[in-house]
Amino acid sequence: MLKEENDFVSGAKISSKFGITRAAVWKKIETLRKRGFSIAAVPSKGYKLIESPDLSEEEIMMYVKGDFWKRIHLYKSLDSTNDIATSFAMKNMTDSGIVIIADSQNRGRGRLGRKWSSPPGVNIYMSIILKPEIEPRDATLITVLAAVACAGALRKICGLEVMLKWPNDMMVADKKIAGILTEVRSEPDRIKTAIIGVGINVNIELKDFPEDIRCTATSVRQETGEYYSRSRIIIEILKEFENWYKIFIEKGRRPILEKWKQLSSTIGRNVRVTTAKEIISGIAEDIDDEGMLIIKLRSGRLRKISAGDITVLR
Ligand code: BTX
Repeated sequence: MLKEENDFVSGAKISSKFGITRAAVWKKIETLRKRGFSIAAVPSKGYKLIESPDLSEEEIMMYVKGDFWKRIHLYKSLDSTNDIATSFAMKNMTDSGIVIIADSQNRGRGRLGRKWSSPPGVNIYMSIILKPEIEPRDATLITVLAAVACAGALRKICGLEVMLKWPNDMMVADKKIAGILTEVRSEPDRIKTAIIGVGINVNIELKDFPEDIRCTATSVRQETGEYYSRSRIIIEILKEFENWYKIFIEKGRRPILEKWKQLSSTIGRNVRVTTAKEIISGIAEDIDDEGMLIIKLRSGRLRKISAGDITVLR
């Protein structure tokens, strides 16, 4: 209400709108202040929102709440948002459409146990819990869908030329700005839960990255020179995600795969793929209907890859 009015709102007006006492209004204002909202209180005028924190579960919920997104949980610090999301899902405590966000992670993870640098106050670390009505063979599509949603949001809000590098990286000018770690628990014929972990470098400056990734990583701030509200970016990602998920359910996988290909920096390039078992070189021809990468080897033979690291060769 304070956000909508953008001016002083009397305690009486707030208490009558929400059907709570003036004392309860005061308590809620105090809670918001503790969560980083700056709110002025003037006896004859009421309350006015001066400034919102750049990461706030209340603000995100206000814009996305509906049938799809049920709850947002924001933590100051976690080992990994994917771990908490997994333990929520394992205990069956939760529905589809729950989002876990942390201001920092002590043990942020990438694929294959790699580290994801997760300092406080600057970036997005979030995990989406989904209970999708899809088959296990479509698991890679969830990552593809999340990548399309994140890239779309960053393009729209920050005007960045974000490209997708198979399977899970978001790149700007060939540097990594974001990554996705999807972890799935399946039954034989359906996915039970999917945890989609998203890490995005937002307001971090280049000098604050660990030295070993300073040449390969970038951030929204680094690319645009501007400071962005993390809530605003998350809101747009969740809206895009919901939108693409509904398209997937209604129209199948084609539209997402087409969008992914449009945004791909991998297709058509000469690449080296490092998998758990081997290293393969060739041209990245396409992705198939399940999101697997198709490589055309020098012999002309085609190979499908379900997981691996891509190096684009020049
Ligand atoms: P990945 O395995 O593709 O990438 C990890 C590699 O990326 C690291 O080995 C390092 O070289 C580089 N790297 C590490 N941190 C960063 C960073 N902040 N920016 C750019 N490059 C970096 C990518 O895995 C998937 C990352 C998902 C992270 C999210 S955060 C929320 C959720 N919780 C969690 O623990 N992980 C996910």
